[in-house]
Amino acid sequence: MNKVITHHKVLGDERGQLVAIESGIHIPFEIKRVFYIYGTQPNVPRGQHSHHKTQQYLIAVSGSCQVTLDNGQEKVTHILDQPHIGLFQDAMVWGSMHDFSPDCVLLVLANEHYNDSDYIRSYPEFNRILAK
Ligand code: T46
Repeated sequence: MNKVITHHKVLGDERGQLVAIESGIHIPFEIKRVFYIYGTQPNVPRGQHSHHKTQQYLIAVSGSCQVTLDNGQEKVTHILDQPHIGLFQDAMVWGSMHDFSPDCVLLVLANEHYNDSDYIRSYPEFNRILAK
């Protein structure tokens, strides 16, 4: 899998910290949608699907979680435990978000508006599309 984790520069001073993420500079797409998940239940994973076209960029802006990305050839689990760490999830990569800390706020930037038909929720179907 290509490099998917970025450690962003922390622009801090005596007042506190700031991280800036810009389309086309730090992430490889124009941002069309922002959503975040929080208040996750213990041992309950999120995601567990892929997208035909949607690309995502995930940041645990509070707390921590783990994200397993699977491109059909390789499955890698990443730990997001700092607000300056970003994870790129390309289209046609199966993503599972799990092991959330109770205070986790997982911010997601996406290149597409929400469209349910862009989701691939069946793993066998995901593999069938990859094999085409
Ligand atoms: C992902 C993880 C981290 C919308 O109406 N608009 C949206 O932009 C999204 C993402 C969801 N929804 C609706 C659809 C469902 O009725 O919100 C409800 C929950 O969505 P979903 O079951 O897809 O939630 P997760 O946490 O399993 O997955 C979401 C994203 O779908 C997914 O791409 O990476 O958060």
